[in-house]
Amino acid sequence: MHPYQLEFIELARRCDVLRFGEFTLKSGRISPYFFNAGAFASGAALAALGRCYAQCIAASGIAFDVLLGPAYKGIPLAAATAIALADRHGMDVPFAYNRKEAKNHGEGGTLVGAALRGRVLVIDDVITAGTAVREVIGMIESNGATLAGVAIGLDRQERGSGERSAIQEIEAEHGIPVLSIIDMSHIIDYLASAAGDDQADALVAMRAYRARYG
Ligand code: OMP
Repeated sequence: MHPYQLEFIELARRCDVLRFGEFTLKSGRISPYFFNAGAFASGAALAALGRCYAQCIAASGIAFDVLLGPAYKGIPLAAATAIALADRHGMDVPFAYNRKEAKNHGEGGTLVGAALRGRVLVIDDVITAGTAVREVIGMIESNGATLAGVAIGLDRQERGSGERSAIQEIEAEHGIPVLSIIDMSHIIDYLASAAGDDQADALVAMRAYRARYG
């Protein structure tokens, strides 16, 4: 695990973003953990979060022209990432986001910020079944731009409708990489190495869930 990946997990635990217990997912699956990016809710947490995304993107070497943060949770993530890319990596990249409801006065439309042109890197929190990210891909294509890739915080590594994970399906369908700061196996490694009694049950449940849906 890279230092920024461990930092990301520890930050998520401190902020209560990463929780263990019993959670019903959008897909209906009952999961022993949940990642709620909305709980990165302070200036310091967002700054640290942006640095983790920026390191993951810079390390990948992916080429792109504009960052897009999908409403709602992707917006602060993409903003924090854009700031960290400029501050830490000398990359001043255009940043855009969308509204869920079109505005019919003023400048109008659903897009805010930089023009959605060229190769677009989407920043989001989690991909499970890929429903949310597919909507965003449609929006990019209808604007005449192309998808460069998707960067997310957590890859849950769950099977979609077939044998492949939702992320593998998206990568194959669009010929793009999906970058993630961490995936489920990093959380399992973290629990195994931290292994206090209070986390032993979570570790067992995580392994069982991965055996069933991974
Ligand atoms: P998909 O649209 O199925 O890929 O699910 C992604 C969405 O699921 C996220 O944008 C969240 O709304 C939600 N989610 C989480 O935020 N964290 C999780 O750990 C799991 C989910 C989920 O419901 O699968």
